[in-house]
Amino acid sequence: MAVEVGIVGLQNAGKTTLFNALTQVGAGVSGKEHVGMAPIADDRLPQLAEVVKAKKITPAAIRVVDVPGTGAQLLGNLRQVDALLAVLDIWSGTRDPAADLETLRLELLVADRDHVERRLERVQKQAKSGDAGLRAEVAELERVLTHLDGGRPLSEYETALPPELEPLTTKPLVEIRNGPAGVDVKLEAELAELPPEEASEFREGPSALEDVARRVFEAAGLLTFFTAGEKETRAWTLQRGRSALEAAASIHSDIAQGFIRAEVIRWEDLVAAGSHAEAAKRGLQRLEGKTYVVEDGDVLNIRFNV
Ligand SMILES: Nc1nc2c(ncn2[C@@H]2O[C@H](COP(=O)(O)OP(=O)(O)OP(=O)(O)O)[C@@H](O)[C@H]2O)c(=O)[nH]1
Ligand SMILES: [Mg+2]
Repeated sequence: MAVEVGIVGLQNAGKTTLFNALTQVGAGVSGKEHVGMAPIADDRLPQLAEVVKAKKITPAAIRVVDVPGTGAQLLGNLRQVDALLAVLDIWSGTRDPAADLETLRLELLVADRDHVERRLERVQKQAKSGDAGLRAEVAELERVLTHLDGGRPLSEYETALPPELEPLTTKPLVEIRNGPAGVDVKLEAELAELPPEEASEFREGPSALEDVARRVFEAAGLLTFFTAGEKETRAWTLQRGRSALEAAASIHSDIAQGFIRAEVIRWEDLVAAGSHAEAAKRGLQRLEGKTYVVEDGDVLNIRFNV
């Protein structure tokens, strides 16, 4: 499953413009939900590709969901995402971004309240059968509801939440101040339509979107690992703390199914050695099992049975 982020913001904040800048999809500016893949720029990838003389280079990509406006129903479409991007208008000069952020947080809270209330109603009905587990869940959901009524996000809930809930207010939230003084989303959306070399001539430094991606990685606890093959050299996104087996599953379920071992080498070691063979000769390559915890910058070669 690809890592997923959802874009939230008040009306006209620039959500769809940010979606277009990230995904280069060129979505129509208003109306419906948009879903697309955003490639993640990474300097390490071309260096690895050069070492193995890769015929194809594929950057990591995260799935981006843009919902129009707010409201509990629309925000409900974001329950599966790993992080939220909150777009705040600082470009028009007519908004107070701090107040808008508060409004947005409240919208998320209200959406969670709706979500919990609906679940509570359902479980209350089922609990009439007298099942002790269901009655305990009713009591727990009532506590969750009281917590939300106190105006506090579920990230501040003291004990474990019922596992069936998919709250929004526990998700990491990355603020994007949209405007020339912050992230110039409109400019980036326009530049996204140009070839990369032309686009970089318009900018002072790196794309502001690289910083957005970095903050998403930070907030959502993500890392990048690589596969470096001659046919294809590729970057992948994974949650921190995940195992080699889970990394394999994110590539393909067959690879996870037939997992034997993972050959692991640090990306900088592979680049310094100049080839897989030389890296192996220098003893820079390790063999790891299913439970090995993948680190940012690992190059994995997963051995598997079909
Ligand atoms: N000048 C300027 N205009 C912007 C900027 N960001 C967005 N806009 C304009 O604001 C309008 C709304 O932008 P959208 O990206 O559609 O906003 P949205 O948040 O998706 O709006 P809804 O989906 O309707 O809630 C468009 O006309 C954009 O061109 C900006 O940084 N500068
Ligand atoms: Mg929009």
